[in-house]
Amino acid sequence: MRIHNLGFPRIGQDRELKFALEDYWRGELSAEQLLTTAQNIRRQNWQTQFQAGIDFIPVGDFALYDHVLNTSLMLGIIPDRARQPDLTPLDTEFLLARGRSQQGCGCNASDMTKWFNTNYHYIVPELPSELTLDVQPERLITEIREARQQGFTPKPVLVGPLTYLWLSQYDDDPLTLLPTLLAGYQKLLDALASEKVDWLQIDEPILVTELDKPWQHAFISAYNQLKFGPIKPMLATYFGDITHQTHWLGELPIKGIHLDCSHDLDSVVPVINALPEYWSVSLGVISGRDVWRTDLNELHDQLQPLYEQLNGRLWLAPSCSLLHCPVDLNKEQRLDRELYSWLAFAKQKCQELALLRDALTSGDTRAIEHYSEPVVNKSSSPRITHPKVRDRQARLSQRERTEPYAQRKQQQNQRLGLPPLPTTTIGSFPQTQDIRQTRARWRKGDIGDEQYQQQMQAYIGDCIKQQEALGLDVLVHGEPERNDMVEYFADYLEGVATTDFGWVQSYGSRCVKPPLIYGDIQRTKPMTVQWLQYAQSLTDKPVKGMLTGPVTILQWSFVRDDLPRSQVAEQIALAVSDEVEDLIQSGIRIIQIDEPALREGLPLKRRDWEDYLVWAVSAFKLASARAPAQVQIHSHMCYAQFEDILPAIEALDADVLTLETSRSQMALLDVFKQQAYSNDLGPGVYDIHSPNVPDDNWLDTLLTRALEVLPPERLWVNPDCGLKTRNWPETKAALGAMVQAAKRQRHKLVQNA
Ligand code: THG
Ligand code: ZN
Repeated sequence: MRIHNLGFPRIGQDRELKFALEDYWRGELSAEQLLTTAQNIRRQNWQTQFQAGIDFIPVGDFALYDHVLNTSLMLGIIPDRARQPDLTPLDTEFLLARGRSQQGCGCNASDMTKWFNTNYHYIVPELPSELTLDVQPERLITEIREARQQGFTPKPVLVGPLTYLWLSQYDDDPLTLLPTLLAGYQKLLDALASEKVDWLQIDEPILVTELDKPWQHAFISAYNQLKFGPIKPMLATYFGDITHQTHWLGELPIKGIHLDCSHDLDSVVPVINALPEYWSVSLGVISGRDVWRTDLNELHDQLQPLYEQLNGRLWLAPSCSLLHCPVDLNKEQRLDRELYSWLAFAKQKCQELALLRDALTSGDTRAIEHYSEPVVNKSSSPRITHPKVRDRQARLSQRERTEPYAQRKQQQNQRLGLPPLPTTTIGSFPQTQDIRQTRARWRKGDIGDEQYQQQMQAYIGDCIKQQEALGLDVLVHGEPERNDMVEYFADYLEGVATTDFGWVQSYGSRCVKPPLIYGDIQRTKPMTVQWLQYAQSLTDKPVKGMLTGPVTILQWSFVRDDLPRSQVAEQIALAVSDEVEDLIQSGIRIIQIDEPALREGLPLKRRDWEDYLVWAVSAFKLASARAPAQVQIHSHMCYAQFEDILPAIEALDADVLTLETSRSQMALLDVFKQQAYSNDLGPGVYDIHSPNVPDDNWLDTLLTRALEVLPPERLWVNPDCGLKTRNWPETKAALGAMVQAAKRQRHKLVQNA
């Protein structure tokens, strides 16, 4: 039996890659230094996996920015606009990933989007209609040699050709490009064969989705066309089961297949039995997407018959690349011992594999029994199940607001007295260096509560003053107290822990520290009330309370695996609803409950969509259920193709919905027009991701068009997302232009009346 890994986090134990990249981009580090840092991280990663006892070490899973972008570069798929003279390959890579502003001969970055249903974002390949390839296998070959020189047995990793095509942007049917693409993959295979590569991992996670017939046929013909020579291809599938593909998979000329068994080992038995008997079978039994210690003892017993059946054909692995978990649990010193004993990060997951292998091959289960003890004890820990929370869930009666939108709208109009085309922002204002420092010093204990509060209040006071001066109608407090819109709330919730070093790559050099939801969730004390109350005390205009919605908190955390996600979402919703209640009691008249992650929670298989959307929408409605008619509930969503889930968005029944629309405001409006969306809508009127101040003409055209779709009393005017990444001068200029544009429209309305 073999154990192998599909991929390891590449940010480094101490986020070395992040810091090296950002130094390089600022011109403070040479290319050579950056590449040395990268090399050291690879060496460290391989060593960690080797020391844990992994037989085949993945190579080619590393990327400076993104592994899909690496694949594009390796195939020579580079859009014309990025083919500029005097650019090194390294700078072309970063130009595509990050773009360059107008001033320095502009170049748009490629789009970035989510890697399946994970929180990792990849750079979307852009395929031209005249696709010509220029295969450059050198980087991969160098890494293979590097690994061998250091004494490791490399198993190179490639994104498979079908998955690559499926992830790409192309105006026509991408399958028409398959023959050209395959010629490029063949060159890669030839280069790998000359390098005497033994096993090759080819990632084809799209097999988990419901592929239609043309794609199934393309799979069979593509893989039969490729000549692998002495290379043994191991086809890796992950992020779900592939039971629905087994009737045709056997036709692939591969030597092994990897199956994601993180949710259910029983269902892979019929899959294995349906596949050719000479294939090696890699079972992804350790979840690569969470942080929980595995009950190896239980797993061992389930695996035993498969071990006997498959014998030498059996490999064990994490379910997917460990890219999605933090690197090393050993660094967490603040967590209490009990919680610590329930966890395993990437390094520990490799060690789990070795323990499991040893128990299966030796028959000696003492080590795994000992290892699994904390997991067994976990289920009876009082920190996992709170009768009070369960009881509250069981007795829930009010799951949504009672009055319909029309009635609420009338009461809100009376109470708020807002003009037509009311102006507002999404929530955050620029996070200055000063504010970040104050937060950090307070967390470390360098400054006391009083001083912290004073400085936060000073920021809030300034924010309110600026917004009043700009003439905005609905104000926000600016969120100086928040590091991240999920982590902030996690710190106030029982059943949820945060880590000090549990960083996971989100995209490029950007990382997040997802909270750990381990037990039943309860709010222990008000989370935002003091800041909102203070802000509201400074102005007569309504200040909007800012909360993160239950689906987003769930989606951006590591979630316990002993309770359905729907139940966890319901518990978070109740905690948020407690905050809603307290905000209302303290006099807040408008509350925004953000759900940017609603769309990204969609399951990979369409047949599971409905079920998800039903519980996700109920969670949002539950969070807002206690708001009486005269309290206005807003929601905000970003980074999404909303078209897929419009009925669900409508079902949220928020009084006001603000949307990120940076790419195509017009297209979005048309969609809402067709759907006859009935509540208030704030289609973002300018893109906050760029420092540019929106042009008056642009704003006028946009608002005029929007007024063709929505009546003035239902149209809100706002930027398309939060402003925390912008600076103050840009922010003031852009918001000023936006408010003036709204005023021009109001003026026109009066004239036309
Ligand atoms: N919060 C959380 N998850 C998210 C987002 C978020 N997932 C999706 C999307 N937003 C990802 N986008 C980003 C944008 C910026 C950063 C991370 C993810 C970022 N991170 C800082 C960094 O890497 O330096 C660290 C921030 C910190 O110090 O806490 O800038 O908004 N949970
Ligand atoms: Zn947003």
